[in-house]
Amino acid sequence: MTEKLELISEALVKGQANRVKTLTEIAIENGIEPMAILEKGLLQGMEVIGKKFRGNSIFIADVLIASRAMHAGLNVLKTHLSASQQILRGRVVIGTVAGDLHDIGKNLVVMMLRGSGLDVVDLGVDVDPEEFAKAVLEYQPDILGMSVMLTTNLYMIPEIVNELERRELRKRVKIIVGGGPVTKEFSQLVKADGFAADALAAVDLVNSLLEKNR
Ligand code: B1M
Repeated sequence: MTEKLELISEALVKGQANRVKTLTEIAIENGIEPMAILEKGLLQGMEVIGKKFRGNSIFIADVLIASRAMHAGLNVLKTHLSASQQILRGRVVIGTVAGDLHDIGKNLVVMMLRGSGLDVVDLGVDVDPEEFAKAVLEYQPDILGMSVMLTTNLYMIPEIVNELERRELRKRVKIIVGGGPVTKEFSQLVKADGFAADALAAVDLVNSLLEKNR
């Protein structure tokens, strides 16, 4: 079993989406538990990618290629994991704040979070405080993420936090923020639970917040 999972992990690190898909199918056919394939095969590979990226030995394009391979494996697993198993690692709702149409960075964050096995609801761009609040009610996420690229729209973050407080939803979620003009100091000022400078840091942040929640 370990050998088969190692092969999946290696193929993922090499960004071989088709091979990851085939190896995942074979592992399922061989009766290996879907959660074991996820944790010891796919996520193991993404961890290697994360380390390499932080060590500057690969580029963001390589991370995206590995993410695509991760998705190929996840797509096979989806039908075999129960609904509760699918959100076992946690659910994140994320959007770009009202008035802001930038989504390249946010999409990268979404891709990486999904790539690390999290259930992500992407609200898109230009999301107003009411929509964020409604999404918290509807999807019951563990984490709410807000992305902002325009300095002129930073004020939307405290507005969203206020809206959540007004509806008594603030304590239900951990809030994370990111995007060009966002800093750690700003995140503390608006009483967010965390700030991430890039997509990989967002994955680490979400994982550590989920860990604390357990
Ligand atoms: Co815009 N734009 N833009 N733009 N644009 C910037 C942001 C700007 C810095 C350019 C500049 O002047 N130097 C500037 C903002 C200045 C400011 O307020 N500080 C600016 C402006 C002014 C504008 C317009 C007002 C221009 C105009 O029309 N006069 C206009 C606004 C439109 C609107 O939103 N209402 C506008 C429009 C656009 C385009 C539509 C043309 C296009 C957006 C396309 C799209 O996103 N679909 C665009 C682009 C592409 C940019 C730049 C060039 C690139 C942004 C980008 O995608 N970066 C940008 C200049 C720049 O940043 N160098 C600029 C790549 C991306 C991977 O990085 O987005 O930083 P980034 O995301 C990172 C991290 O920030 C972090 O992780 C990501 C991945 O590593 N991160 C998170 C992001 N969200 C996160 C959330 C998290 C955690 C981490 O947790 C929830």
